[in-house]
Amino acid sequence: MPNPCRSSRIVVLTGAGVSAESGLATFRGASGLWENVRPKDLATPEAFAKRPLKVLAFYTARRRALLASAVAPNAAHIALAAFERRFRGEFLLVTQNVDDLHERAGSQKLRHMHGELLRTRCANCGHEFASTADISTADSCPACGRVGRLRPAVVWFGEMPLFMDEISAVLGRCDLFIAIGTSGQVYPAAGFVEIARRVGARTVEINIEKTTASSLFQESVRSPASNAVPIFLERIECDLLRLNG
Ligand code: BJW
Repeated sequence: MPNPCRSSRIVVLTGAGVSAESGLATFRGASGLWENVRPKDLATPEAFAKRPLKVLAFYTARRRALLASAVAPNAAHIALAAFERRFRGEFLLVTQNVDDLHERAGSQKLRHMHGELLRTRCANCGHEFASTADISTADSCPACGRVGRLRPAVVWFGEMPLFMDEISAVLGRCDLFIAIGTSGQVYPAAGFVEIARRVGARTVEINIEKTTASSLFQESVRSPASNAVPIFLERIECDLLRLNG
């Protein structure tokens, strides 16, 4: 059996669109989480300092939605995890999503650059732990004991995204970059396609709509992720099998 894909290095970036067909809302656009609010009123450290109840309520609603029994990985999450298991080259799945649907599908080489909704962090001492519980302003930190400083372990505007050194290194040597279900409006993730282009990688966008970043990609697939991702990944495997076989 020839070794498929042995010479390839693939980085996949996912955004809220990959989880939309699992029943989780995206941020922007009609019916998005931010349809009637300003992002800076909910997703900044300043908003949490000024209106912690409002910010915590926003994340409580989203945590409960994520934990609802109807929410499960869709065919795109599942195809990515299956591809990673078979792939013999370098693979990194970078997600901007704070949900755990990639993990539930079985993805392993996964980095949550904007943190995780099912983790809680103390804004006072930095202690972080896994939790599915609602966060209240009356809660105290299990490490430092401070009351009212627990927050979701997510990355807000003005904060540094996670794993940037590792992501930059892998992007800087990839030969295929695929962005799935992201509007390309939030940096630094929105700049990944340009890094990939600079190193000569093939760049592909999978999205139901044209985005502000579409012109930066060599190829665009306009189709829902649950349909496009399994087909696209299967084609890559066939191409690589032909090349390497
Ligand atoms: C489907 C689909 C289906 C739907 N199938 N597709 C450079 C220039 C300008 C500004 C900046 C800059 N650098 C930094 C900034 C500031 C800022 C920023 O980017 N601002 C912009 C708004 C202009 N960035 C930051 O502050 C970041 N920090 C930072 O940069 O630190 C300094 C630094 C410097 C240098 C290097 C490294 C660091 C932090 C950003 C944190 C973002 N946090 C959030 C909230 C996380 C917590 C939470 O979940 O509440 O992350 S904001 C929100 O947007 C969330 C998302 O991860 C992120 C991206 O959204 P995403 O995933 O693209 O969702 P949508 O809704 O926008 O799009 C969904 C897409 O899916 C659409 O296109 C649909 O069409 C599509 N779709 N159904 C396929 N079925």
